[in-house]
Amino acid sequence: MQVVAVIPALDEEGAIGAVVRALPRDLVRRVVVVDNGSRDRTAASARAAGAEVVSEPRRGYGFACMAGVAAAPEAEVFLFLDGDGSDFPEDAGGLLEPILAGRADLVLGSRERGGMVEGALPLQARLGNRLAAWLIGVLDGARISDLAPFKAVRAEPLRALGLRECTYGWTIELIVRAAQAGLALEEIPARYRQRLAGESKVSGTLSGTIRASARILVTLARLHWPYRLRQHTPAGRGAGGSSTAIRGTRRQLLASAGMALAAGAALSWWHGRRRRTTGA
Ligand SMILES: Nc1nc2c(ncn2[C@@H]2O[C@H](COP(=O)(O)OP(=O)(O)OP(=O)(O)O)[C@@H](O)[C@H]2O)c(=O)[nH]1
Ligand SMILES: [Mg+2]
Repeated sequence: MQVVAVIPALDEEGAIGAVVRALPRDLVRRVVVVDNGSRDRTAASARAAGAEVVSEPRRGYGFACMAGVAAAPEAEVFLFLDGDGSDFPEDAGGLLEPILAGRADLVLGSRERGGMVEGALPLQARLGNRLAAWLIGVLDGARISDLAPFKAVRAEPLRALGLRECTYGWTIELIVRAAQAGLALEEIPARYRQRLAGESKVSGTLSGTIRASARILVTLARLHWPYRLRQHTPAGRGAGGSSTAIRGTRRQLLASAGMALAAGAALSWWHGRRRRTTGA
């Protein structure tokens, strides 16, 4: 099968070369690094390591992933991983195996199940991811434990899903739409470590955490309200018992969203304060 790796990268010149070189090239036919408006030498480092570079000037993880997909029309399987070296590219075989064996359409690498290096993901990010994963389980029946940055998906169903989230909501949209479309989903343990180089842009900063949490929650809400309506009211609006279920689901989602935002903000504040006072 034609496996193409897509690596979204924004200012990752210190890590991208090692990430590209660590991918098992007997399994991965093409490596596409999507340069998402970097101001450093990310593109040159990626090329020097043997990757093709596609430019996507519109900032956002989702834009970058979709540009990588568009650049490889021949792909049969896509492998997504981060450009900062937090994932272990040499573990790609484990993620691809369920797809190559014909068992799965989407394989997610769970950092919660794989064991993270301590401090690789701040507590607030772990809690937020777990909460989102739990909500996806409640609402869509997908039993997952993490929002995986390291993932593999068959190209044909991926293209058919027509994803449109531009930023960090993209992974959520992928999982939810895949579950709603009845794709075969498998979660396997994945190792995770601190970024190899460069500045933390999302989980290690207060503004990044709040922006990413908000995006995740807005995406979850957007993906579920119309879906729930379609599922519960086949004859249109107003089926009594069904609309009660919809209101219940909305309340549950809103309450969870509120709690998650509050918890995320409090933990980020605490994390930032601790770093300022201890220099950690
Ligand atoms: N933050 C950010 N990352 C992007 C963007 N476009 C592509 N990326 C890449 O997406 C991947 C995931 O982003 P990261 O910044 O590592 O996100 P994170 O792991 O949650 O947080 P940190 O590693 O703490 O910054 C990395 O390879 C980024 O370089 C973008 O617009 N913003
Ligand atoms: Mg990272």
